[in-house]
Amino acid sequence: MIENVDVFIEKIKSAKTIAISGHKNPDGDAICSALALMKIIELNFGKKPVVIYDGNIPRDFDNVPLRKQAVYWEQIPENSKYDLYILVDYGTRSHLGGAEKFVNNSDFVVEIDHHINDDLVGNLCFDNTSKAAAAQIVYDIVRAGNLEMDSDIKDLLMIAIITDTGHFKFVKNSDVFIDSAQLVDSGVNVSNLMNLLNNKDKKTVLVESATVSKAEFFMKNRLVVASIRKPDYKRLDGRGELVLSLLAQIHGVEFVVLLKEHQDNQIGISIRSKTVPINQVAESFGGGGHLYAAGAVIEDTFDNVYGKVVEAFKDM
Ligand SMILES: [Mn+2]
Repeated sequence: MIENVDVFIEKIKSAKTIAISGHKNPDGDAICSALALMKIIELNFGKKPVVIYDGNIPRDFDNVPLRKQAVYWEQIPENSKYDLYILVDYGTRSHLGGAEKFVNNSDFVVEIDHHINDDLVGNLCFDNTSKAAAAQIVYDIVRAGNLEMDSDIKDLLMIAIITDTGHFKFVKNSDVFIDSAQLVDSGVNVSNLMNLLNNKDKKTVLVESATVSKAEFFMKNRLVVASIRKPDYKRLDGRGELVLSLLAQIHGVEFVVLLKEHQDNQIGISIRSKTVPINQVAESFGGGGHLYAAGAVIEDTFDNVYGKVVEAFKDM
């Protein structure tokens, strides 16, 4: 089912210091899988890893178990060195952000991921792009290693699955329901977790809804492009998932693009597709991700990026 879990467990047992990170600007899968791993190692091996993050953890996740134990990378002493570094849901090396120097400084790197990535960072890799959430691979490791879980760990894995599937909209295969069913049978309350996630900042929802109402449609409504310019971007907490999911609900829309002006000449793009894979579009802009949900950060003016993005969909 899953190989080399025994090697991973030996590495955990022999490590004196362990750190864990997901991608920069963590989403639910990145932060909750990291916190779940931290607690799994604490509960089963009696040692306490540090969870290190870069960027901003959205307020949505303020109430998830153990949230306060995640440490911002600038709080970590400059020359810290870890025997074992675990990367979970990290994407590619460029998404490590401030954690990268600690990863480079560590003795052994284990990665657990479900992103498409040609340049693996780990010495030992548990990668599976057929999983809807990296948390499912963490759960596979728990089962393969006969490890214990407590209610915090189960809740964290379930929140990661709920958020990375867009509340079960992006299901790749039946695994995600089997894993969810097992978590529910072992005591997880899904409706409590859904309520716990209803915790967005008012200003974020207002920016997102205004962005939806100003979106522009192309290709007979098959493509919709929404934009968040710099002043509004500062008021946005998270990645604008609400914009992407609302626009995708429209009849006839196949592709949704959200442009975010991080700063002058630096534009983040998020791309979603309901029909054909669009990861190659993100890759053509130097980014990546999943087949139907991908993104990139482009160093160019807002107007240029807007034009290039619309052009990129011309033949699709
Ligand atoms: Mn993920």
